[in-house]
Amino acid sequence: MKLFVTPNSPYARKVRVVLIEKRIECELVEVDLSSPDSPLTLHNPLGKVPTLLLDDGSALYDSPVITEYLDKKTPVMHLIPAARRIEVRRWEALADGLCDAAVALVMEGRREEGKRDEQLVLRQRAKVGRGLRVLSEDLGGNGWCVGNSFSLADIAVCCALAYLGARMPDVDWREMYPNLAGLHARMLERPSFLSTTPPGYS
Ligand code: GSF
Repeated sequence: MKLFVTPNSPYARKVRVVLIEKRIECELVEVDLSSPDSPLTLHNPLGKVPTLLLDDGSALYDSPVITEYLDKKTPVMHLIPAARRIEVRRWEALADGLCDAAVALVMEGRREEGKRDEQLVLRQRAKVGRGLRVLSEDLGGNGWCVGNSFSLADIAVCCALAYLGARMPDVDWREMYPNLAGLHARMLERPSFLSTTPPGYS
């Protein structure tokens, strides 16, 4: 198997953490998303990372599909418990949606000043603000997101928090939501999360 990634993609990091937690061997292939000759588009018409190339030549995307495939692949460390699958998926959807909003803001920020869509910026920032609040409220005083045991939900949420911390440093989620800061600190104790930290992230 080969996983197409970029070093900073929060969705690709989520899959990389899952691979390590489940002790699944997989070659990582770094791609340049701006290159028209990227091998990625041969396997994923959308040209997005992460994309997982299977040994039979077929490819899987996007990240929730890949995480589901990997979780079913080995019995080691069940990350999507059957009884709580929908809950785990909802947390993952919220975490990925926060990343979508942050990615949109990064893209908009690359436009020249004066050419930015200020309404879009306000809408995406509001999603980030509401999303963080709901993550914090739903976590409450629990150690982990779902059923107080470690799952894909924690991986997805912490990949999103780390990405927000790097891309939107003015949104100080550690200060605003100490319970999210605690969750992220607990995740950093796991070698899977620590070893996938992109350069320059805290
Ligand atoms: C999002 C992947 C994505 O937007 C998933 O896998 O969960 N829903 C998908 N990946 C970005 C890179 S990043 O911002 O992490 C990507 O591949 N963008 C290239 C493009 O052409 O959109």
